[in-house]
Amino acid sequence: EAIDTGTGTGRYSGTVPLGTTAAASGGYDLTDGGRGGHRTYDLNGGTSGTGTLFHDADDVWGDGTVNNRQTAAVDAAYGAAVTWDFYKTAFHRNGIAGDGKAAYSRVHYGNAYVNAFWSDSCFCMTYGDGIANANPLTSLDVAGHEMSHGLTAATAGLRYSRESGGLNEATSDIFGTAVEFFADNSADAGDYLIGEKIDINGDGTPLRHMDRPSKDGASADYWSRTVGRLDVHYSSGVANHFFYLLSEGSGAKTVNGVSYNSPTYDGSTVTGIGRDKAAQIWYKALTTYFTSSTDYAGARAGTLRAAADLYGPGSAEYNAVAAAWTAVNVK
Ligand code: ASN
Ligand code: ZN
Ligand code: CA
Repeated sequence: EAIDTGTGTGRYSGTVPLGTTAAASGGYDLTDGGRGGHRTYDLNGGTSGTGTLFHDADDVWGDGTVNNRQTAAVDAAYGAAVTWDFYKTAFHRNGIAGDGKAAYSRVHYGNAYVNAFWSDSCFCMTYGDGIANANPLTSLDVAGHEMSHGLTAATAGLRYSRESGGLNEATSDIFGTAVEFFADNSADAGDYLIGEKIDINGDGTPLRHMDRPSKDGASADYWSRTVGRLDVHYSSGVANHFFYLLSEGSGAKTVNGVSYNSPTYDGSTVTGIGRDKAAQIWYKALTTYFTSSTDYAGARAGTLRAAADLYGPGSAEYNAVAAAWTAVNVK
């Protein structure tokens, strides 16, 4: 068995290189030997086990249509690969758990299943095929989101309820977004929207908006004493909004052709420090200062300590972290 590089055409990522493995018995397995041996499996409508490892005769995978069952596998494998590369490049982290061990991915879960999820028990990501099995939940930001749940579980362990649950969800949106920008893929350019490719609402709108989370009709833009009562995918809005403001600043802005307009709680103006520094601060806080019970006040304290470690107390970056939290009413 030898490490190889195939070519795949996904539904969302266009034509991309894929890490594959030449099988002893001929053909190729969708096993990424260069990235811990990440495998992509076909559940073929099942909801348990691993189904069948994707295998192909000529190392050319998928065709961009959902008629070809390899297409969703291309996106899932590519998403796992880019996420692996992002953690290595940005944070010198060797895999989600930091031990060089790969997760694995399963696609075609159930029938018209409109979700994707990380499971700590299998150390794996699972993807449904979406509404009418027409839009698999395998876009890059969703893959990065799900795999980042594995990072959170392996580090801070943020409990998946109340405010810590919102921070857990936001961590996945933040790094899913960072992965999408890192990929620099012209078929799926980076943005501050989550799930803009998968048409999960059936009307073309994204699942979540980081510049103004309430645009989804349910997420919180600002902290309040009752924010922890919301579903964790809505209380995450406060930290998603913080991350957007810290990266890009308040007010109107266009990035990669997408226009944003980010408000602040008190009408203050926030000047961004750029997404890369914002991601460094979040990662350091998550892996050093956050615990299973960290709440929004604790996230403010932890990211300030992280910014002081990385850029110095009283640095522009430190002051921007304080200003961005204040702008989402975390004081
Ligand atoms: N896709 C969802 C998520 O990763 C699944 C869930 O509700 N846990 O957050
Ligand atoms: Zn999630
Ligand atoms: Ca996105």
